[in-house]
Amino acid sequence: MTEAVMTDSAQRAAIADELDQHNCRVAQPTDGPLFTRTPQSAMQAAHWKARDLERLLDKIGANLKLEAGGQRRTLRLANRGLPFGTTPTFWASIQVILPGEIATAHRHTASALRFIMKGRGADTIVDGERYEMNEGDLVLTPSWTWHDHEHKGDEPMIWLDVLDISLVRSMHATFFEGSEAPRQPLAPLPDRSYRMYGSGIMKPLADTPVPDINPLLVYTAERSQEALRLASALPPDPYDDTALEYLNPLTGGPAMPTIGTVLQSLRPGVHTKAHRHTGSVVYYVMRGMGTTIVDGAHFDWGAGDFMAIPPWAVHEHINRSADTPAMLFQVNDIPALKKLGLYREEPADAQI
Ligand code: GTQ
Ligand code: FE2
Repeated sequence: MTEAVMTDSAQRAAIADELDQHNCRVAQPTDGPLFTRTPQSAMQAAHWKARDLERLLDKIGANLKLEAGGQRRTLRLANRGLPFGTTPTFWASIQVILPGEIATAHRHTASALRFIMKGRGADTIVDGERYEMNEGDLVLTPSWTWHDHEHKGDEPMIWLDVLDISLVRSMHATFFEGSEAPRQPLAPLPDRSYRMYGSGIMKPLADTPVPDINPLLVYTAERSQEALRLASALPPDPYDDTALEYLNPLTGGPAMPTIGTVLQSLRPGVHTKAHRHTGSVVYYVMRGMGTTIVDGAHFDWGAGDFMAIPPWAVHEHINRSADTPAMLFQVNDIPALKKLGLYREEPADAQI
């Protein structure tokens, strides 16, 4: 690649101050390039081990209070390469809620989702609809929906939270509202959206207009894992083996407009092909053990681990067990990239 040359640096420097007085500038030789040939992400590939996370979660459970005003007790998965967020567009955090606690009601323009990691007996209310949350369930809080959580069980409960905060911030579109009441008033019928659309294959006859946000708020472990089990007999994907995306049942598009959610299984002994794509990914290992290679770094993972893959990093997966499938929940920002026309992918061995 040829470097841009500047033979007029002295002239550029000479007019810089005058331009600056009028809120203008020209490119200076000290500026970084406007473009790079391919994405150069500051985000670093990362691996969080279950053993460390469990210890840290116990620690924040014992030491941090959960106070009114819409606060949450979360362990945020940080990225050393970024000033904010797990990836350039979203934060992945692990939320701890103890028996008897209430995480009080609020709403925000950032879209959020929860994937239940451990425990049972907590419920969340989303725009008045109450949902019980159990291990392996995916629960959505689409943009600007009210939500609060209460734990009625007797063991601490933890779940993964993902919010597209960095994306919403970059667009300067953050709104937040807290509620006076800790919990929302309940609609007469619990699980309404799940009763209407939760089968994924049918919907009520009434011809309701397609709403701006996904009308289905919960995807139970039972139905999503059954779908994955059925799909595992299909020809595998070369890069992801068996992977199913959670859908908005009315549009057929992704469950959230900006955040992609995928349930994935890797057959025993499988070694996928390597590829890269725009968009960042966070993996949560539900079960199994394997290795993910990201730009040459080997992450040996087991149940409860998290991994983060930066945009355009070459990655491949290996299931290191000879007899047990691995199951992973994946979150990415690919729906946002696709909507903006910025999604690209290629095999690692592509000639570019
Ligand atoms: O549970 O509403 O991890 O508002 C970060 C912000 C969780 C939540 C987070 C939130 C929530
Ligand atoms: Fe929230």
